Amino acid sequence: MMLSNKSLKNLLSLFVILLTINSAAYCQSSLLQNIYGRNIQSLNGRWNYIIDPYEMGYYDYRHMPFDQSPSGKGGFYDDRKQKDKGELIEYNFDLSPNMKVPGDWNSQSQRLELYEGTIWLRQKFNAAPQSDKKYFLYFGAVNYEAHVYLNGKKLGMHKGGFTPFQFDVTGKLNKGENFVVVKADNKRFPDEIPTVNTDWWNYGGITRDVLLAEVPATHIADYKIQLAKNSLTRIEGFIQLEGAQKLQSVTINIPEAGIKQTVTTDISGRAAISIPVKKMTYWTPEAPKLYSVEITGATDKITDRIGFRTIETRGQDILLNGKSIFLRGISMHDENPLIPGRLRGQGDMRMMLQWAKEMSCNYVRLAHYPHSEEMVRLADEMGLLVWAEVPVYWTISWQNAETYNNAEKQLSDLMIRDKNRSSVIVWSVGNETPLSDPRLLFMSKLVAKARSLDDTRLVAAALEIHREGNSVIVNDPLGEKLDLVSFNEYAGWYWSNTKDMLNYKFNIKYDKPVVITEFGADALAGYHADDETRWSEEYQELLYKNQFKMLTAIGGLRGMTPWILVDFRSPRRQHPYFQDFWNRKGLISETGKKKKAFYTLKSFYDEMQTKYK
Ligand code: GCB
Repeated sequence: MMLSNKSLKNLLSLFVILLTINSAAYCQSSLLQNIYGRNIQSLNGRWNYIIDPYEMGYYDYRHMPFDQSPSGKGGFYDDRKQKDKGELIEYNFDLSPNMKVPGDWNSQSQRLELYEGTIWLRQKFNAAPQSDKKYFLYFGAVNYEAHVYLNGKKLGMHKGGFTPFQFDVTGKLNKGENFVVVKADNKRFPDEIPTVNTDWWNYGGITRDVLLAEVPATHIADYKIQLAKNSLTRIEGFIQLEGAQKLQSVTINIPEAGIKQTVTTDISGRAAISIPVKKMTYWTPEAPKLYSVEITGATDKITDRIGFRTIETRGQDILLNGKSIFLRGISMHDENPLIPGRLRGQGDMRMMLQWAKEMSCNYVRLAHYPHSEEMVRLADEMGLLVWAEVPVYWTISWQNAETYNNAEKQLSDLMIRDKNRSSVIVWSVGNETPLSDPRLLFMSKLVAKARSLDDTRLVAAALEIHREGNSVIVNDPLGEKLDLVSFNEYAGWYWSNTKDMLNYKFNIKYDKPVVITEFGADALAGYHADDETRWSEEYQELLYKNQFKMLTAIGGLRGMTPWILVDFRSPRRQHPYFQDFWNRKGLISETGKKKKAFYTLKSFYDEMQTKYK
């Protein structure tokens, strides 16, 4: 075949484009452990934004991405360059409105409430980069796809709405003024994680902190300092340095526990640690002791607050520091109902966790995706055990290799971020995924991945049940590979009612601790009726009471996280009077009013607390 000059040129451009696409996707650097322990400059605040439903800042009129075209010209991100050239520009960040970052856009402007698409956001900041330091631009989370540009140059792209990512910007910062532009796109696609169909609001934007971190050229990039698997007498983990001076002596100092040990990193900057523990106060929800841990190398030093505890299962028991516990939990979304929108800071987070504590909880399920690092650190501090989850939810493209890689990346990033948090005891690889062979393969690979990254915590998933006659059967083959029997069952709501739900019996195949991940009923706060009337507080209350009767008949019951702490926004919830885009299964309303069932669950938990003393 003869190729004309023109088609050769076209082919060549396509090749360049493909290369750029690939490198753009991978140019993030690996995550810094303990970003909040670093010398950081916050880029939070008011960011100017441009709504771009047709993505005209990204594609030219032939729908060719500007930043992937051979000339590399154009795009909103190139703000200044274009202005300098005096080209026609139909946008202007300075004159555009602004929104709070961190903060989803849906809650900040009426016209964005249901928006799914691209918004460009820009922030200006001053920097004083030093030549002997490294700099990272860090994002706590952007939902869903983020393209990031610094001073008009693309840094890269990240997919996944709930996990952190960062770019090495050493040598790319101006002394003085800089500007960062983010193209955030929250469109849903079938092959993504999560997929198109969920029961929560698809909040878009930069929903978590944006930070500029400064670290020494050779720095402590990562570390794990935790009790060894099932051992109360040994700390195990590693230290990982990045930079030119990889061979160093690094000291781990936990003054309050009388621990001081020095290790030497190898040519890859890594050192394993194994430290005997003599006397230590172990972390529990009742006494969430956190130790100050100092890691000091020749070029860098970092301090963290870490709790030490073990978690394991034995038969049908869950042992925390060797002692059998009952998980008095509640599920929650990363959403403040009072805004309503994503949690924007510590105040919001404390409010949520405090509500859980008021209900006598010792455990929370942070559903259905990774919540923020701050939230997990608060759980550490406030004494709440955590079930952490990735958005492998309902129907995923089980046979698409890219989809799997995406799920695995989100799981790994969550585990890397939170591996030093004593509150986290369960890694969940997904929720209500329907049985099939491709799904079993996908989920089993995720379980194996989780185990390869961490052998000190439990691995679980929220499974589905099926019913035969009056039997509620749990026999999902994935259960073989998990540490807990966890499933969602909506007796009394999606099947049966408050009257005949008690006729059902559970038939569970696995001899493992049973921790129910969901049950619940919708109730509109303030709507009172008899306990057979759906949507009433009384119906929800009776459903909870009957659930306790059903569930306590399960011999291996060791915990639960009913659905859910507070009413939450969902586009699936259409009833104009009772729902109006709210899932009403909360025990607390969107105005913070406690429903009757809040107190019902609290008294059940108070009883369980005395039982498991
Ligand atoms: C479920 C899902 C949860 C939903 C809930 C409901 O099983 O896991 O995300 O919100 O049911 O209210 O139907």
